[in-house]
Amino acid sequence: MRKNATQKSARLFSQAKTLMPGGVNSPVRAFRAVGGHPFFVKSAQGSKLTDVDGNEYLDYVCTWGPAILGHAPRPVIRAVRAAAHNGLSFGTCHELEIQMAQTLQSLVPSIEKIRMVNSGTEATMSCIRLARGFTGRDIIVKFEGCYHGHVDSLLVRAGSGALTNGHPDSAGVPKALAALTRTLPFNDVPAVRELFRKEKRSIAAIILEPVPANAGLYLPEPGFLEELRHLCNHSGALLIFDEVMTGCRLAPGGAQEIFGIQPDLTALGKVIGGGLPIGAFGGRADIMDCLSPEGPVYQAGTLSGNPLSLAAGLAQLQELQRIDGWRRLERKGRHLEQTLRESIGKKPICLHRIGSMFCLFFTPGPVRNFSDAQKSNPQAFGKFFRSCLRQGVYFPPSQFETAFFSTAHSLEEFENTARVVATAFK
Ligand code: KE4
Repeated sequence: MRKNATQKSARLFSQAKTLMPGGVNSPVRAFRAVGGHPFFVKSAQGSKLTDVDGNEYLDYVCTWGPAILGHAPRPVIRAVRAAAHNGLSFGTCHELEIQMAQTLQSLVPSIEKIRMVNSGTEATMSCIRLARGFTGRDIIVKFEGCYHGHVDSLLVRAGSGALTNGHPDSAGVPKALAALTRTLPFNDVPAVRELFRKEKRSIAAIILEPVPANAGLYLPEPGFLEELRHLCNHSGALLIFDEVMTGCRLAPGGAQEIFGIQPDLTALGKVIGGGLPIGAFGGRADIMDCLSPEGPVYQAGTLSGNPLSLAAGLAQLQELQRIDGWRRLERKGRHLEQTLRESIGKKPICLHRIGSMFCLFFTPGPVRNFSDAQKSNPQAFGKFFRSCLRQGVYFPPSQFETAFFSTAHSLEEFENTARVVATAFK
């Protein structure tokens, strides 16, 4: 149980709301979907967060993905400390950029060339501009419920916080721009085929989360990703995998390694920065060489390739490789899934897991796309979330997010989670 009340967090949140919209720097953190107020973190270590009132939480948010080794892993802290002594930002070339590019090329073979940026949003935004510049076409195809960051062209039927807060189509996006985005149901091969039959000469790219994780978590059905690859091959459109969440998490090479489909461009983020600001996009050299200064598509960034972010990301990726972190996460994941299924029993809950990502939909399921996910009961999820939080287990504060665990989470913590989850269903 939470040992203490959360007065200090409550006081800080009241103060935060006078300073920042909704008191937060990113909407989902405001707990609007689950009620109550967010706790303010004082420190994070391994699988745990500690709030300013001294309460400890087992963390299944893992800062939305980056903390794959748990919080403040020693190799990453050491690397950041060492890098900081050499300077915080150079604004010119340095060797860590080459090391990171080589590392990501070796982990993700579809990446022949890469460019570093500072967020997943920047990565996906750059991918679609590059696709439009390379193909000379304007139409972008995305899937309902997929979230690719707050990119104007992609905040159309989007997931994550946009969905959580009930605005999958954001205000402020010009209708003329949104009209260049086509949204389709995920896993719906006939719908994609029909769109390409009608508009294939105008389509610059398809962008998708190969494993959608921003409307809860669901999986591509056999043949779906293959069909997207086929349609792009026969139309000149590019296939863009948004692996900001799945990249270097589901496997060294992300979802594209697991499903064996090679996209033309990949967006990365989160894990590759070790917890520091980061994003990256890369793929076929002939496409990437359209980027300035080589080509006509402009893209830039003051802190792109920042030495501390790269030092943190390289240390995290090297440690994952050293301990074979992906195999450990899969072993832990099978154990967690089994214990959670025992807790769920026959309750109308649909549990999805892949690797170290999982989601409990408060609907009997099946959940194969955005509209299925929307059949979940957000009130029931909110009650479940609050009950778990009172017992010191912190899930993502929205039905339309995905939970993560790290190599720092123990099997004993999973057993305790299953007990907490069982009581939370009552
Ligand atoms: P950022 O700009 O937040 O670094 O990345 C955007 C992004 C792009 N693509 C995918 C697949 C993503 O999941 C994200 C961001 N994920 C959310 C969590 N669902 C970040 C949490 C938040 O917005 O506060």
